Amino acid sequence: MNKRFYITTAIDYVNGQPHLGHAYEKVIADVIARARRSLGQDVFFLTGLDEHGQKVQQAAQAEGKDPQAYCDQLAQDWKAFAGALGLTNDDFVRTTDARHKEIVQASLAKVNADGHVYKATYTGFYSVKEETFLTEKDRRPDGTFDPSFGQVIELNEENYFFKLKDQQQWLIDYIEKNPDFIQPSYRRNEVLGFLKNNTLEDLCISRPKARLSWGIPIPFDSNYVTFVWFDALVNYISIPAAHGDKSVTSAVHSELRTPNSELPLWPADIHVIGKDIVKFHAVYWPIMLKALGLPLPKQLLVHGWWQKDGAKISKSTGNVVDPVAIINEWGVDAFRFYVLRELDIGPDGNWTDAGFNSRYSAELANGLGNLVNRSLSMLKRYRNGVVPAPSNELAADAEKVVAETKALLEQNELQKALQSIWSLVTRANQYIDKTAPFKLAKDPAQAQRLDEILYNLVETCRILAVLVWPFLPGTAGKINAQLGLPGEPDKLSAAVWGSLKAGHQIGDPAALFPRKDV
Ligand code: ME8
Repeated sequence: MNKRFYITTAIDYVNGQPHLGHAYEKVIADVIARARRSLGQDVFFLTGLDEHGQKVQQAAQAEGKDPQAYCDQLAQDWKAFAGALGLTNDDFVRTTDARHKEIVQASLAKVNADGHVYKATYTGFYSVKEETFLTEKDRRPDGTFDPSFGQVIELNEENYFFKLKDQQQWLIDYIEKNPDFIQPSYRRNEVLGFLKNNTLEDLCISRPKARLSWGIPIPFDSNYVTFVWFDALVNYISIPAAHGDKSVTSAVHSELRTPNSELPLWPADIHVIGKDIVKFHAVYWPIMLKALGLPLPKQLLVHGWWQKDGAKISKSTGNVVDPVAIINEWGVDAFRFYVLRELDIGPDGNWTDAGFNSRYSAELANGLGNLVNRSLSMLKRYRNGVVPAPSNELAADAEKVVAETKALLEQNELQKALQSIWSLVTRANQYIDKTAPFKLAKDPAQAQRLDEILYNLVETCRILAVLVWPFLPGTAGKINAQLGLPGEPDKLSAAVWGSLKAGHQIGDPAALFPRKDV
């Protein structure tokens, strides 16, 4: 069986409700997954939840709940959220799943047996919030630790360490030889800079049960649980293992229950992650994989962070964007459109309600919505909804945009793809204004010219439905249905000019993006 295109997101800490940043990342991954399917590839898209560790344990405690019960309850909201975003994920991992825990333990046993792990006493400072040990380098000139570390405590405890020393050079070489491994390139340069200017400290991969009980037990020492990141990163291979990916099960020497399928998935084609967790994915994860004898993922696609009104998104200050409220008010396609059209994958972005409203009205309602509505309504009014003979006036413009969009989707250039698609929306709207079919309709001598214009418009609408499908699946489906076409416009190969046949009867036009008075 051919390996599927395997795309993942970061798995979110389930210590509250999902916010804009979580939603953005999942939408990026979904659009790439849909785009690849539209291009004809077999895709496996994985997302899910990171349920262990101190943050989740503390959040559960704060509500007086048992952590598993707390996670079970919140996981329902997060799964519903994935549905509300229109995600087409093929599986949803929870790190408390037995299938995941098995592979984490098998991975730990393997790296331990192969001599990558040792036990030692650690004495020093520890950030509870970041669940990380701090070094002298983390101190500020005045000797204090940055407030971002939260409460810092002094610790003296025995733990298990995963060897990172001596792993630096091959990783530097790998990143240098594989320019696509970390994208955008400025993130790659940051990782290279870090690796070249620092000596890697071995990674503490255990926490004593006495201090933190909410984790996966270390298979070779029941007094310890697994450090949350060693647990979380493994989700990218535990789910392939659960689907019968033999490369993973044999690497970790796991004797798993027989899975119901045999899907070769690893290595991942893309891990979509945020800028704050690059080090875990670009340094620790590759070294873990090498120790397990598994190939590295093909790409880390690193997105930036959203702010709102120029300030950090924060529950405590109330500076938040509630994606569910936006979706309920404006529709999921409007949300998906805004975040991807506004922000390229890489830099940080700024959400403003005014910016959202203005893109909604200019690009969705007046742009795409108006084009489809005018085109279909005129065809209905002037030709009873029957498609006239093909005409090629807009064919070259459409073909250029289709080719451009295809190339951009293959490069995960989602913002540029939307710009290209909207150049066709603008072109077609200008075509209506210039050719003025509503005037020609009054003159029977212009019947043939009117036929030509109507064909060009309706065929452009059909092609636009195919192009926007990965981004705006609901809208694309509506356009298709209004065109009287069966199924979903989910294959880019259908974006060929002239496919709409003369005599085809379209359905009823209806507004795609109702105007809002704001
Ligand atoms: O880091 N804008 O979970 P998490 C954009 N469990 N993206 C944002 C954001 C913002 N304002 N805030 C957060 C974790 N994110 C770990 C991941 S993966 C094996 C384990 C992104 O819930 C963040 O960058 O804190 C990350 O990619 C994702 O949301 C989950 O963050």
